[in-house]
Amino acid sequence: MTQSTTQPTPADRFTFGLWTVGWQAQDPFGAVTRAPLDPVESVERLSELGAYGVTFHDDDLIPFGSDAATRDKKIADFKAALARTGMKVPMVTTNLFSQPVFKDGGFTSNDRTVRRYALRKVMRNLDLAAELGASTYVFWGGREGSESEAAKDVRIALDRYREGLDTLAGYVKDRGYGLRFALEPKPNEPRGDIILPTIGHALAFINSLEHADMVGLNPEVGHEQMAGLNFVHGVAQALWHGKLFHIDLNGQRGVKYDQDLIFGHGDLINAFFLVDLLENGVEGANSYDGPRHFDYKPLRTEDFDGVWASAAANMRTYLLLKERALAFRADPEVQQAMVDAKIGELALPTLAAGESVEDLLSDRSAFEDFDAVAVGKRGCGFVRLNQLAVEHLMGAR
Ligand SMILES: [Mn+2]
Repeated sequence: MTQSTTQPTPADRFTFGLWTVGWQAQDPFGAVTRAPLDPVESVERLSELGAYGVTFHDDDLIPFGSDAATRDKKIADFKAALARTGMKVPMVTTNLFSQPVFKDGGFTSNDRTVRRYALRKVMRNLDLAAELGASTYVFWGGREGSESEAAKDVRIALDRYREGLDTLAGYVKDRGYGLRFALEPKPNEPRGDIILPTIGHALAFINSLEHADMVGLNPEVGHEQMAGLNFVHGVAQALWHGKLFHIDLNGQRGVKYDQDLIFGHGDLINAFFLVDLLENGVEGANSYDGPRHFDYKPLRTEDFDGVWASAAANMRTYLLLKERALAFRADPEVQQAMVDAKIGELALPTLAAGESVEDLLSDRSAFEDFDAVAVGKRGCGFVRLNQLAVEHLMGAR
């Protein structure tokens, strides 16, 4: 392996949330372990490490409750850092979860005044996102949910969720902003149960929106894995629907609290196949060309050296997996194993071109003369293929 392929550059389009490296590591059981980080320093350090850009919640850049002069100064300083470094802001989002006012949600709070306030908070930040040239606006509804079925009627909450997104999408279209919305599912945490818990729930919901054309997904590795789901399968289906608008990369080890580990520091095999999917997408299928966005938390045990090491680790791990995935695809033994496992045959339509149901019914080889017992005895060859993938991942081939 050469140094150059795993040295990140802006061409790799790696992006980081300001809230990731800037996380002060307060958890439910303990106080902060790190000092606050100025967004300007985050932009500069991430740029030095080879990142393409940063993303933020409104409150990451402009502390909640700031007066107009402070707000203007924070934005001006941030813009100056972007100009100095060439860093981009491809995605922006809203914090509708930290402040006590949002304890029962933003768009789906039972309190109508909170819902109206939430819409205004988002609109204000949509203006800033457009000004900064962002193309994606993420909605993570961490407080949209409940701890008790008695507390909220989910059917009506979904009406309000839809109303909120329809209103905001209409606002974006009216203003002529070049923004698309990306919903980020999560099953639980901080709420006991969150509305739109998985990629599948969110995809179905999007179909009910007035401006469904401009609404897609921002799936996060750990969020699907918290629900015991296969992230690669979920992302593949989002791609199939043309709805993978953005992606949150991180690591998670099984069904437990949201760990937000470094990418690849959780389920490494699934991370390998995720990078393979994003980088070597099946011909003709929808592919992803957006930023590779890291939404992780540097471990609470680390000082700032550890924070920057963790940022670099996300990018290097991604690039190593990309290198391994390319080597896997290029290996003649893998290619033969794929033929043996009929990987390509899945792309053949089950009925021939122009074949009718009547034709299928009259094809004796399809049923009457088909030896289902013999075919049932045939091995599929998936173990060999998977072992080749594992060996490439381990650098053993
Ligand atoms: Mn997470």
